[in-house]
Amino acid sequence: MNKLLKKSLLWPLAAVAAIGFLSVGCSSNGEFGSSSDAAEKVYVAPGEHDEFYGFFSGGYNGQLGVYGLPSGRHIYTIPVFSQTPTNGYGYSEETKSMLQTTDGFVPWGDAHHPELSQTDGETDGRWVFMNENNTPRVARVGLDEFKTQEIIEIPNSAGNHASSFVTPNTEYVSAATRFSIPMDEKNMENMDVSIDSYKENFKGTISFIKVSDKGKMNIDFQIMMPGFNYDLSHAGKGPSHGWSFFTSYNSEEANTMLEINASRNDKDYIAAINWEKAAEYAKQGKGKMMPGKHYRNYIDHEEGGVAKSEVIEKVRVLDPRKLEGIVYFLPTPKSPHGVDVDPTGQYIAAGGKLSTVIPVHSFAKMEEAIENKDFEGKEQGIPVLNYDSILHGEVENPGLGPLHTEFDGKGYAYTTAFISSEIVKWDIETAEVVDRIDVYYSPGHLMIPGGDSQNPDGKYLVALNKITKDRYLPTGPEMFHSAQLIDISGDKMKLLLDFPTEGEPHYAQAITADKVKERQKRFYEIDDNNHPRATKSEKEARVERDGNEVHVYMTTIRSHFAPDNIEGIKVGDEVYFHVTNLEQDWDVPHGFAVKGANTSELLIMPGETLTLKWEPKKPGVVPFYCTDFCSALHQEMQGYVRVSPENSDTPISYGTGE
Ligand SMILES: [Cu+2]
Repeated sequence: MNKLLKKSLLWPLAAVAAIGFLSVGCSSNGEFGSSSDAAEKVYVAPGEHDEFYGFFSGGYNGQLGVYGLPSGRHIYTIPVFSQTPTNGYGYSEETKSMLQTTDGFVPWGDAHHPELSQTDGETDGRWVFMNENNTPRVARVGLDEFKTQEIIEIPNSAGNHASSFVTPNTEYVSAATRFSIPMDEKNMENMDVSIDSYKENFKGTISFIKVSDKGKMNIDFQIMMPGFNYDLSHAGKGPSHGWSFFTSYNSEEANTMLEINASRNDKDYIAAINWEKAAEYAKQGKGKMMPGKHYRNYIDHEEGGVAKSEVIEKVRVLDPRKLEGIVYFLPTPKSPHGVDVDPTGQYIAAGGKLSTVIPVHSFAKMEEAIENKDFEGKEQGIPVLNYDSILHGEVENPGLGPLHTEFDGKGYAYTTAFISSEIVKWDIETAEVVDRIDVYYSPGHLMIPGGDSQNPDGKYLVALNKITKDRYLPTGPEMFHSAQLIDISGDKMKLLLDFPTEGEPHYAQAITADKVKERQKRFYEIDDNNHPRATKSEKEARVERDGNEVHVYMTTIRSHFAPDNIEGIKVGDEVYFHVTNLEQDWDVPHGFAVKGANTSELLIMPGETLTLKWEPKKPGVVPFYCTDFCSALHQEMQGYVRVSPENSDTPISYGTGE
């Protein structure tokens, strides 16, 4: 790596964090004998499938990218928190309710951590959950249809960063607030108070969302926490099943210039939450039902896949100062970012971004310290365990700016070092570094398929790099972020592949393709289409006026619309095109677009009905057409709508010229 570039990446954080970082020794470059050896490892022949599905959050594009591994091929993008014109998600009448919140319609989101559902501590391929950081929400994406099926808003939270992490049987998805806000403990109101009253008024919350067998999410309880910033989380497993661990920084409770003011304490905390005990308290009716208005939006498969919204007014809030044994603080150096639990569930590793070591806590020692009340003291009423009593070991020389760790299931852990741009492999038992490899550049998260579960597939590792600089053809000031695939099957890590990623992937997860691909829906049965405005045959196609609302019941099949000539629409009308795709074959969607529509096009899957709302502004004859190249006569797939002036008496008429 270019030395100058490396220095320039190191400079900003090092300058601020005036602490003595250890210098990193000579890194092994882990190169293959030749690049063709690496090419062979990632080559997936035309027509062959990749071994893994990779799900990469899109960061500020609010979407979920689907990549094949090891090829790095971008296969698909699932819209989650953002309106997406590719398929009309968030624009169509059927999907726009998915983006409703107590702040109104929010058509954008900052997606961070995709998390596969688990059964018995293993990824099961049912769902991917993903958090929205900005307007706190958690989404559930169904891997039968690769669609967002539910989004729940997180009330009494600001900056839903430590989210959406699952427990080993997907009992819960957890969500902790990154930013604390002033919260009136009587009514959970975000108070209009001076920001300077931070220490006095600001609080955080950690929410536990219960997931039903069918995937339905509801907030079972929230835990009121001191006003720190909660950053990441992972659930315990095996012996630590029933616990979840959350990093916090800003235990200084600073409200300005956090880069300095929140970097003063030598240690912040990992909050260890006994969610099993908290759930028991919640079940007993302990804590209080408090205001916590939030939306739950879901695709109603019983009714044509139309998204519905419900508003929930209250949530149960547990106070750990009163309910003993649900929260303990584990002192952890220094401003920790990631927290990761190894596959055996015995060890808890933290990525202290300003720390010179990776602290590894022992769950057994933690339990013993709790048993013996081996506390350093209390922090705002919550017991703080003794650091030396709970420590398994400290990994020395872990690289500069350690952030996140995943595991290969063979006794090793892999940690990203953001500042020194490397992945460091260490032995979990001995806490000794055994290998390191440069990445290009500045990795945030890293991912091993199943790497946060009880059964990792320790074949590949993906580094999610924040800075690309000279790695690809330049594209002006903005460049795509980048992932790097590393072979971890042997003793030495070997770099195999760079591939660009869209948006700003924060985290990714991957799963053996076999767990997902056999269950794919290929099209929707037209006979099962229970959309209230479905048109199941061309004979039923029609146009109906109801005041100034006009409903067009339209069908598509290669290669025409029915009806394709429509008259009697007037300026000032609200026109709803309910388009049903009559095709019954895989991979034959049709599109629909009409000039001047300020929503987007629609992309309608076979057997599905979607609705585009259009408000024509000018008289004239306006074309509409299919946007998806569906057949050799796709260009012929078109129609016309005649728009008359507001006061005209042109009657409604429609047809296909028969
Ligand atoms: Cu078409």
